[in-house]
Amino acid sequence: MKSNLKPLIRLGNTTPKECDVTPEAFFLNRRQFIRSALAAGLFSSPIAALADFNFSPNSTYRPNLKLTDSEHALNYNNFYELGTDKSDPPRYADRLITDNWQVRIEGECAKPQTFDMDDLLAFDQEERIYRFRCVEGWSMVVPWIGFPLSKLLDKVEPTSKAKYVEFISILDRENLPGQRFDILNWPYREGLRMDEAMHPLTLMTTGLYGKPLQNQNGAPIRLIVPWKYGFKSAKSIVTIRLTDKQPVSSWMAAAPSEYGFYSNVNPDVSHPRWSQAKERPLGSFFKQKTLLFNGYADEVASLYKGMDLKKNY
Ligand SMILES: Nc1nc2c(c(=O)[nH]1)N[C@H]1C(S)=C(S)[C@@H](COP(=O)(O)O)O[C@H]1N2
Ligand SMILES: [Mo]
Repeated sequence: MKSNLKPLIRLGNTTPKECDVTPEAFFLNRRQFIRSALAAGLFSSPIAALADFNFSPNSTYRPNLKLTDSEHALNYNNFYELGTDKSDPPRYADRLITDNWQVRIEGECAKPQTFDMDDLLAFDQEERIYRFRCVEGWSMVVPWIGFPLSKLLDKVEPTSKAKYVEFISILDRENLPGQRFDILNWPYREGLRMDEAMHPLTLMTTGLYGKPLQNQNGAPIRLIVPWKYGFKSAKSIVTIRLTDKQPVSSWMAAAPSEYGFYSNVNPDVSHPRWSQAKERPLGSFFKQKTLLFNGYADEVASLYKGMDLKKNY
């Protein structure tokens, strides 16, 4: 099968720089394209079938921020299982098969369990508007829908040995075009410290912009950790493992000198190849200052008391 994937250089070399953020003019053209495509009925939405997706806004997370236009969040994506170009995830979205999805929670817990999507959608679904900052230097403000990860972890009763949580995304080499190549050590893995995982901001996410997650955004369920760089927010999760050891994420394994475990948004800690002082909101021509912990310092700074944030990047 023909693949439009970029020739696959090892990831350490392919991480886009800030200047790779797609220029506004391109978005404007695409906006017109999407409008006409919608008018022509070219996009049929599998989401329409899911009539019973209920959620309510959580008033605690309604910051006075301008929302990013959904067309950006739905069409400018990082999801290397579907390809390394920003436009690959929406283009190859149908290669991600989400039927009969299950999430297994195992490891250091009294009641390991497998949850299907009905179980996960039975938690109260809240809409929360969060800032989101990619390590590449772009950002967005998105109304996500989901529920606190802590509620899910409580169900399996973590033991006292559960110090960390590992998140493992889908492995489907046959169907996912990016997994035919060793771009990363598949499946995609991420991790959090237990207190980070239990933090009320940490969201198991099932939707955005009022609808179930689109495949390109990590359907049917992903993580959102708004004070950390975007890559910590693993998509299309199938396994959550409680462990006593710090997990090695896919990005740490691919480029250990560039990506650490914590990856907290910090304008004062540069990536080895570019500054993190500023970010460009998707849809905006201008850059703005990046905030410590992506603006969530009041909520999360206490988690890192006494830690050297430059060393523990
Ligand atoms: N499984 C998986 N999760 C992933 C990624 C990925 O390639 N695979 N990319 C990460 C990166 S780098 C970012 S910035 C966000 C992008 O999420 P979005 O496309 O919904 O904006 O997903 C993160 N989660
Ligand atoms: Mo990212």
